[in-house]
Amino acid sequence: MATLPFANGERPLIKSPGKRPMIGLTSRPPQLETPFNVFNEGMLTPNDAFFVRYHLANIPLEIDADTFRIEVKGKVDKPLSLSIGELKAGFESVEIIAVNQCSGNSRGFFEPRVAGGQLGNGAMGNARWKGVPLKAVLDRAGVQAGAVQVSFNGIDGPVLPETPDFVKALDIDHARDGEVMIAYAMNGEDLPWLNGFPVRLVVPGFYGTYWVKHLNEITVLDKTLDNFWMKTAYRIPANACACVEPGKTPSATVPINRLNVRSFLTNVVDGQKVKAKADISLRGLAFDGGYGISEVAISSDGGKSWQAATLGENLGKYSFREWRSVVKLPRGDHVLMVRATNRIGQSQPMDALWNPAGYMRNVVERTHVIAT
Ligand SMILES: Nc1nc2c(c(=O)[nH]1)N[C@H]1C(S)=C(S)[C@@H](COP(=O)(O)O)O[C@H]1N2
Ligand SMILES: [Mo]
Repeated sequence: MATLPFANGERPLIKSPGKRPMIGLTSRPPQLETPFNVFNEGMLTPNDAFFVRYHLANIPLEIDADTFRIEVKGKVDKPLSLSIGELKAGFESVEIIAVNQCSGNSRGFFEPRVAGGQLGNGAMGNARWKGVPLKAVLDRAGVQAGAVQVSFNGIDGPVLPETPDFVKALDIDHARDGEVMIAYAMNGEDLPWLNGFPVRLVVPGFYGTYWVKHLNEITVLDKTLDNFWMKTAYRIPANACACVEPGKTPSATVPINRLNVRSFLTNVVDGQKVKAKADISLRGLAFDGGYGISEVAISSDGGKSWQAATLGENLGKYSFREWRSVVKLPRGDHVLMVRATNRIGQSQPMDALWNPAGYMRNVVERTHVIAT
């Protein structure tokens, strides 16, 4: 068992194929969280510990990578049906390190509580993705004038016909930005089964909901996709904070999009005993939606004063960025805070923002320690 630090936070540890024991949220479909200590192992999240999120219970149990085809259709001059071999051989490959984070990561901490998977902080991960730019594939198919969006579907589907299939869409310019990728490898290996084998969409800087797994259908549309997953679910208040007063309903919403700024302390756990009046090494990670982290600061006095942390190697603007710092604490109870800022000055709120779906939590994290 694992216990997440909020009400009803007891979770089973589940061993799935290709994964080490993970924090189980549901088993049908599989929803697995990364145990938080994994994030202290390094800036790339190992494939066997990467979180898993599915909406529909009918997930593929067997995929033949040799017969698998990706269809490219809709408003294109030349529809394509690509095998994985053709994708790998027929296009130049690219690599990018990018964070995949579920919109509802950390939802379990929302107060007042909101409906939805009560997740801790483990529905995120950072990996080196390898694949083919979506742009190259769309160019090969020849996008027609009047294209507005591109939709993405995977081979998983609903169990009941009345449940809407999981299909997501990106605006045409975004789909053709050269960074959105059809990925077939993760951290130097085939994609793990539960993370989308044999190919998934990678949308650097955007929430995981767009990162469609087992991707087999790409459709160029001449209008905005208005299915359940775009029009009703995965929407945020249409204002700068993506927030409303707790309990209120937003008057207007937009599809969730770019990751906001977050940072975590990874080598000290809440409630840990530390040595008083001695150097305590702190380490953690920070990330944002692709502007890049420019500063991480630490406070041990309730936010009155902040000291800059040292940033680690820059693995790219979409990656986790390591930070390190050292603090000395007098005897007693203390709260360590970590706050990151990105290159366009966006940072993290001291008080948690709220929205009805429990998305985009990015409050300054607090870790209690006892110095003895
Ligand atoms: N085919 C398919 N792709 C999907 C989903 C899904 O339900 N089916 N869920 C999305 C959501 S909401 C998230 S957060 C990410 C999670 O990616 P992961 O399971 O590889 O961690 O997958 C996305 N891609
Ligand atoms: Mo998600």
